[in-house]
Amino acid sequence: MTYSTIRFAEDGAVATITLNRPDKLNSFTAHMHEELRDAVASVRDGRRARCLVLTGAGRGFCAGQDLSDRVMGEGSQPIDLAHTLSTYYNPLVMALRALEMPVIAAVNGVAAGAGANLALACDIVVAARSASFIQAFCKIGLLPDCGGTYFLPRLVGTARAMGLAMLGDKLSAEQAAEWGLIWKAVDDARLMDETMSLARHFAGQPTRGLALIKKAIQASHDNSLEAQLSLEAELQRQAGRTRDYREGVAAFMGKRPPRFTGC
Ligand code: T3D
Repeated sequence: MTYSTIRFAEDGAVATITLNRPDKLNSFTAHMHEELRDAVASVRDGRRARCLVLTGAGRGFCAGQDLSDRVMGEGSQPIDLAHTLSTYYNPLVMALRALEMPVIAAVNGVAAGAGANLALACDIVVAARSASFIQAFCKIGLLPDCGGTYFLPRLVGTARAMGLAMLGDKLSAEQAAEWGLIWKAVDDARLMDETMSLARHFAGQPTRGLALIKKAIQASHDNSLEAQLSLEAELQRQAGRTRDYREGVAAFMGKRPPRFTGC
């Protein structure tokens, strides 16, 4: 597929998707959703990538839904937003969460509405110091979607989630890092270097083990301790059967660096 609203690149085992509608702060159209879905599926189904980076072109990361697609005339039928969520946004969040490799959001600028929550759906969020996060939904009469009402209280607690969602204020990258909403804020000029060095690190690690970490931590929010302990036992069984576990132990015992293959 040739893409017009995103860019897709693979460098060794690191795949990078760049949202590419910079004039509209990379806001989502149906076409961009379709291209993004295709690119994420090719990362999932391909054999090369062991880490995915998601970023934005230009001065924004993503400003959420393209609102020019939502202008309604007086008396016209309202758009069924549940339909667009279940057709586009929800499958995207689920696909990123289920991807069996680390997904890094490199937030290069403003992340608003579904764009903010797209970043939060990723496993690690690194943001440029000048970037910001805005739960813009309340300003147009909507509630946070794209997983916002799920991720926000879990990441920052109910009080801050409620304030962010109901006020729609701009949260700086530094404040987001201080609150635990994201992994870290870095100098603007260092964003892609730091992200790519993290991505290359992940790409050389035991990918299946990292995928199991992701699965366990995601499940922990909804499990009892007992259920989580059982899940850990089951996932550790799977991890213990990987070649990378064998290699990790052998390398440790042999006092040499491990050579992980992701299998
Ligand atoms: O509809 C459904 O399917 C349900 C799902 C909804 C999910 C959602 O995401 S709802 C929330 C939608 N997003 C927003 O409400 C955010 C709207 N944007 C803004 O509030 C501001 O643009 C920002 C705070 C993000 C950035 O402000 P600023 O001053 O840095 O930039 P700007 O001048 O507002 O934007 C630059 C251009 O991008 C401008 O175009 P122009 O005038 O130069 O031709 C602006 O119109 C355009 N743009 C920014 N965001 C959107 C957008 N165009 C369409 N849709 C946008 N969301």
